[in-house]
Amino acid sequence: MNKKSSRKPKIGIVIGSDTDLPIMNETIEVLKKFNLEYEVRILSAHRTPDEASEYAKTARDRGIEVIISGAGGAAHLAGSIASQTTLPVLAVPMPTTSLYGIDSLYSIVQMPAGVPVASLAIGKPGAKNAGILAAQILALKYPIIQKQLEEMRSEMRRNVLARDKKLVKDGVSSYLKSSSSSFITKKRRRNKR
Ligand code: AIR
Repeated sequence: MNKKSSRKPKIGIVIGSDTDLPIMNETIEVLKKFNLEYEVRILSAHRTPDEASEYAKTARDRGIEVIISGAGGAAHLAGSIASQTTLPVLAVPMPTTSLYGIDSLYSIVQMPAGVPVASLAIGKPGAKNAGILAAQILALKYPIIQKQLEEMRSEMRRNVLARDKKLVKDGVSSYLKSSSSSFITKKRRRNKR
């Protein structure tokens, strides 16, 4: 839980292992930006099935409104949570070394009709988007979040347009020279899974 605040968490982040935490920290960073309360638990569909099930069954009564799950490999966590609650469940497939996260994605995305899980992209972009999507869901109920979402979109637009302006002005070679050690490299590194 966000220790700085005593407000009840609205978002429950459940990860299959602490090894998922570096990726899922992207979600946490987004939620912090939106000032949204969250709790984080390590619960595995396979290693701690009873506790994962208990978490899902009690989440709504504890005030949780959206659940975000991150798991890898045979990633059944999101599906097993979704089977025990009607809260929206968002899932982030973790990158894996042997199958590059395709295993996680396939384990998450092919839910049977009737028990939906909203799967995001594999790895960091998915983790970040899980935070944004959770904010978008909560914005339906809390208008202040909608304002923050609009600001975030405007900022994104401004950033891209500034880069476009510079590219048009400088041309490709000099743009690459001036940018190679700064934001392009940083951005590529950030998006690396
Ligand atoms: N996992 C844990 N219980 C069931 C599954 N599928 C996943 C974790 C993690 C991966 O297995 O979510 O992505 C490897 O976990 P570990 O603890 O061996 O590093």
